Amino acid sequence: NRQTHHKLKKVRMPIEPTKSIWMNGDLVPWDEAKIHVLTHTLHYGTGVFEGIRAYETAQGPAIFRLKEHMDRLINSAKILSIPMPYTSEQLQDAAKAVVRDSGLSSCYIRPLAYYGYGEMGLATSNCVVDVAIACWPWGAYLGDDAATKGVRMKISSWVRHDHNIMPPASKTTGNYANSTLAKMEALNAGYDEAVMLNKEGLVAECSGENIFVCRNGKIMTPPFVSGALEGITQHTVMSIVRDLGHEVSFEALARSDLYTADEMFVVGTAAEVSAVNSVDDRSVLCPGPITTQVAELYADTVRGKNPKYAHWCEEV
Ligand code: PPE
Repeated sequence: NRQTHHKLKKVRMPIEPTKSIWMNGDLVPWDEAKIHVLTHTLHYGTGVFEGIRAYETAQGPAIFRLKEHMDRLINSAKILSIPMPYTSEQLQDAAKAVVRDSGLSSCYIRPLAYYGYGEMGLATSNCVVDVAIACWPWGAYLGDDAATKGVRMKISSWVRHDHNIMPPASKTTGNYANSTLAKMEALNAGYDEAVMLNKEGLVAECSGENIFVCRNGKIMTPPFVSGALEGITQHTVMSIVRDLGHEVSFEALARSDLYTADEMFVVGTAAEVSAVNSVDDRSVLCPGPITTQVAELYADTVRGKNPKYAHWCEEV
């Protein structure tokens, strides 16, 4: 009799079980991939994770920018001083093994490194580090409505965590409590996603995406110092935006830049390139011409159809 606690049943991101999950070096059957309830990270949010996608390409399933994601996982752990027991290369091989074993042609991949069972208390010096990598089929991250009509954004009343509170550069599990506060506030108010401002009041990012604003012929995205994650999709999109002949730059943005934007889109591994429909009920052109171009080229690039970046698609 497990219960969901909320009336917002329209937002559903179910997990579809696949064959196995990689845990500390072994492929464990899905239903046996369990942890103890006294696992350290479950209590203190001291883990680090990644979100990666594999896509169907002409050569078979391929993981997009696998190396960059695993390198970022290693850096996330380094920021938290978590001694990572595997190298980036070992983690890349493990991710490929999980995807191969699943038999899926496309999927979402979730690596997670966490302090395991055996110690309690805030000191982590004697904690064991466990690593798991799962994959499953995952659809439109911002909902089917958002995919067709564009995302309705709300500026969050929750402030984005800061470099000296919880470093945004690390994909730390505990950081996402801040994202969940913002996401649920936005959903409860009838919006699809939250834009988060930093403690100076500048635009940082969304609860699970980086943001791009097109205004007066310029395409801009907040810099990492504003509190944005160093997004891999953001990097991919900046590359393809330049290839399309547009200029793009990191700029500090105020909320009024969003209200007066010509067009806007949010990007992330899960969300891919999603058009923004409005911010705090101020509508923006949706989908705008640049958004459409970028979304199409991104969709091709992740599927190995952009020769310049075919090397970003890592066959499993
Ligand atoms: N900012 C945040 C806060 C973030 O969580 C993500 C990824 C991004 C930016 C974009 O990063 P990148 O994937 O490298 O382009 N969010 C993950 C979803 C989080 C979730 O579990 O939900 C993702 O897209 O996988």
